[in-house]
Amino acid sequence: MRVFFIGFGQAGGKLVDMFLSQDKKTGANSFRGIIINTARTDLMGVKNIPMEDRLLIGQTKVKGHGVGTDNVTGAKVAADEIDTIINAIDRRGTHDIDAFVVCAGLGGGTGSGGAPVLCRHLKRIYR
Ligand SMILES: Nc1nc2c(ncn2[C@@H]2O[C@H](COP(=O)(O)OP(=O)(O)OP(=O)(O)O)[C@@H](O)[C@H]2O)c(=O)[nH]1
Ligand SMILES: [Mg+2]
Repeated sequence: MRVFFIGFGQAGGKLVDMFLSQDKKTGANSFRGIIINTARTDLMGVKNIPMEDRLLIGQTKVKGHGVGTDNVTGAKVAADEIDTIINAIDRRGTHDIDAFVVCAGLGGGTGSGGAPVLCRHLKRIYR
């Protein structure tokens, strides 16, 4: 199965970074994915994701500092910038994939608020 990984928030980004690292180790080179966060430093903290596959959202609201576990704000930011998120996914290519895997730690705000918003839109757009 060809999978497109989406890491939302810090824990989600770390998980996707880990999947990519495994993919490199096995030499499979089948990885595709992006990571999304409202915190600039967390986006910079991962090791394996190319810079162009890291998306910072919510800059006007939280200025790159994260949503401080407030998942209502996390959901709002994701909804406000859903077109930017969907475009970033499209740009990476989705025509040949079988599934999306959305990763998020539920204890924070960016991932726990944003991931359900994103999933709802993915369900609407893709069969
Ligand atoms: N075990 C473990 N848990 C982590 C790690 N990174 C984050 N978490 C947990 O994941 C949950 C979500 O936290 P974050 O991923 O930082 O939250 P976020 O989605 O970035 O949202 P905000 O930080 O509120 O903007 C929390 O319960 C964290 O403690 C990690 O490396 N290991
Ligand atoms: Mg965070």
